[in-house]
Amino acid sequence: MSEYTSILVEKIEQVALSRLNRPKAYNALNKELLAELMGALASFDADDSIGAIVITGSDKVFAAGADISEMAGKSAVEMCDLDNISIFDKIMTISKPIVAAVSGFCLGGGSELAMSCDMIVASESAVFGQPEINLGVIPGAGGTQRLTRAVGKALAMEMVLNDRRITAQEALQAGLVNRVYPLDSYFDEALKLAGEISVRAPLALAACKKMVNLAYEKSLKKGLAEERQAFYDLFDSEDQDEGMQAFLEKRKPEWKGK
Ligand code: DAK
Repeated sequence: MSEYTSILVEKIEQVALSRLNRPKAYNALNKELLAELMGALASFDADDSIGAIVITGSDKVFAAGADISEMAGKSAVEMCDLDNISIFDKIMTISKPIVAAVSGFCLGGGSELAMSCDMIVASESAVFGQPEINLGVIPGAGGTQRLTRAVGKALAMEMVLNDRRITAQEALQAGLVNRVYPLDSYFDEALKLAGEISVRAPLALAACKKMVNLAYEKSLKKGLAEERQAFYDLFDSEDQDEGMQAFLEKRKPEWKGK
């Protein structure tokens, strides 16, 4: 796990932690960092001893966006060739639950990264924003789409058109984050939340995550049909037998992920 230079990784019981670690550049997301992060997430996803993932930065900055020095001077074709977005999109292929533990600046691509996670636990000092308008561009990795779905049109418009930055409390009220804690406890609380999730039935967790995300993609009718199929499919799993038997025998289930 020491092959990374722009992130730090660690395993804490059944939770894998990935910490963005370019402090001098405020964790700006360059190609190397994104590739390392997505590679680490893929390896966590393939590891049966890991049940959930936490992505974090430092107390001061989660990430101040994509790396402007990497993008400056590029043409449209060169930006496509840089291919950061296809690296970024790999996060959508991760089946395990991902919690973002966010503190300080969470801007541009940083906010888009946090929104690509399944839940966000924030410190009171977290600030969310999409300042791309100041650079003459627009958000390109979900900052107009996921943000609008999360906070609604009114606030999203202010954020993308006029660089309105919102505090953690505002983000909580708007539905962008799950929980807000003081600076000295947000990270432990994020780990605790991920820890609780990490020991739950793996196949059902993956199906839950997939189905909730599907609610953004499909009509209600199609979503309900897929949900029902996924529900039936789990009746072919050992974990469904175990979960229901354990309930009837008044004992704790032992999940196998099968
Ligand atoms: N990129 C590169 N370096 C950055 C950076 C960034 N986004 N943000 C900060 N830094 C660097 C600064 O250059 C500075 O480096 P030195 O000068 O010390 O070498 C260091 O981090 C500290 O920054 P400041 O001196 O500015 O610190 P302050 O506390 O005064 O201000 C700040 C902190 C976060 C408010 C400020 O640094 C800031 O405004 N940063 C830029 C925020 C921003 O505009 N973010 C949006 C970036 S655009 C894509 C899809 C999406 C995207 C890209 C591609 N595809 C479709 C391929 C996403 C785009 C973006 O995110």
